[in-house]
Amino acid sequence: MTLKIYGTAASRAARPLWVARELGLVYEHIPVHYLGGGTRTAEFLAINPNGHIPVVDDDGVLVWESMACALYLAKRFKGGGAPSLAAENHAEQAEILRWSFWVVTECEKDALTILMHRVLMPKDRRKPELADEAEHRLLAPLLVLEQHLQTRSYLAAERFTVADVCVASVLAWAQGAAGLMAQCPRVDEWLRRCLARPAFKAVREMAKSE
Ligand SMILES: N[C@@H](CCC(=O)N[C@@H](CS)C(=O)NCC(=O)O)C(=O)O
Repeated sequence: MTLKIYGTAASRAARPLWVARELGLVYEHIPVHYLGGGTRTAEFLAINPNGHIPVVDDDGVLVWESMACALYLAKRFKGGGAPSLAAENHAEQAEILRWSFWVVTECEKDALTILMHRVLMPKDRRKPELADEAEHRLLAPLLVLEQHLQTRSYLAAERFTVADVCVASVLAWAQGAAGLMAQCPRVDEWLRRCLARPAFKAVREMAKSE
């Protein structure tokens, strides 16, 4: 059996890589970069016609879309020895699905704008006003999460699950927005806890060397 994860750790491939690390999976990492045309070769387009990373290849079962990759791995490799990241019942499954879709539809675009215009782009090309507007918009969904965390330590269960991977991997992009995080102290604390996990730190280290 071969499990392959395509995509540099310095990309949305961090999501399935984080799950794989949490579960202690044996996998081959093919660190295709998002720059330089590697996602647009005929060979790569054969595994993801969208031309994006990440892709998971589980012995011929191809999964693209980073959240789908993370959710797939959590369920597929549940019960392999490491603490499970998957749902134990329907209520947990509902939480996992709703938070994973929520973060993509309600938060990802603005979180990426913050990352690009505060951190990643060359200083002379950054537009701080775009980051300011994104932070302003992101407050509303983050307050929904803040309220959810009033009564629980993790998103979907009283333990870390794939929902925490999906949401924390997106909100990590906005973690530097100190003013925003100050308005959502529970989100801030939960996010720090998730990002301090050894599996996520290992993925961050991989990203530095790719
Ligand atoms: N919605 C997709 C977005 C994938 C995506 O845009 N990936 C970027 C890297 S994070 C990429 O592959 N860019 C290179 C390209 O589009 O050629 C997902 O979550 O997987």
